[in-house]
Amino acid sequence: MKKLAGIGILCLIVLMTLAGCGGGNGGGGNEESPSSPSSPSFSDNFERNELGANWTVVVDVNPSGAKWEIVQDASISSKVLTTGSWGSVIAGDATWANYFVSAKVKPEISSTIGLIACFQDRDNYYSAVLDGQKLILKKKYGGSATVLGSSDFSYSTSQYYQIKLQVNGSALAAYAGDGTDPLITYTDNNNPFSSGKIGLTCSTPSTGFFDDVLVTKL
Ligand SMILES: [Ca+2]
Repeated sequence: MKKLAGIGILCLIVLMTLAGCGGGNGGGGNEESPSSPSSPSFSDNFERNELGANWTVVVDVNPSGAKWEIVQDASISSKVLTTGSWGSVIAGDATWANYFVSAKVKPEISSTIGLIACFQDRDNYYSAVLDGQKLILKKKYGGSATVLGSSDFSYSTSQYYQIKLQVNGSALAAYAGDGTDPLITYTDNNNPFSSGKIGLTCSTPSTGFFDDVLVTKL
């Protein structure tokens, strides 16, 4: 009898322990760490043959004309991304905020060529582009483009220029060339885009070349 009672008590202890542990494990197992926005971090030097799944081509007017290809630029011994028509390629995460995007850009003929930040969709984003010997900061909102600022910037079609677009809350800054100071600053107090993906853009009918895309959190 003593032996049976001992086994009974032992079973009870084991059952209670299992129940306690089970409850604890259940609670812990169901607990998932809260999802946090991914930190803006991205780079691409295009040293491959295909653009790949990280980039999405976005076009406004002529979808069949969108053509983005990785080609060898012998003049700088590097593979670069080129476009033969109007369009943009988009990468990154919609939750990215407070970052800058930069790239080397070579305009061809009379391109409007540059960078996109805080991309929501093809009708809503910021851009910094080279156009007509100027650096221009634009906002596309609801499909309508507005110039937020511009600065003279002399460039040729035979070399690459460093372009940078920075978004820090509602504060925007656009850079071109080797200088460390922004050529354009602007505070967007009118429905600012505080986060969004990055992109590269080029107007029709010209061609542009891009290399060494970099995104860094501020
Ligand atoms: Ca490259």
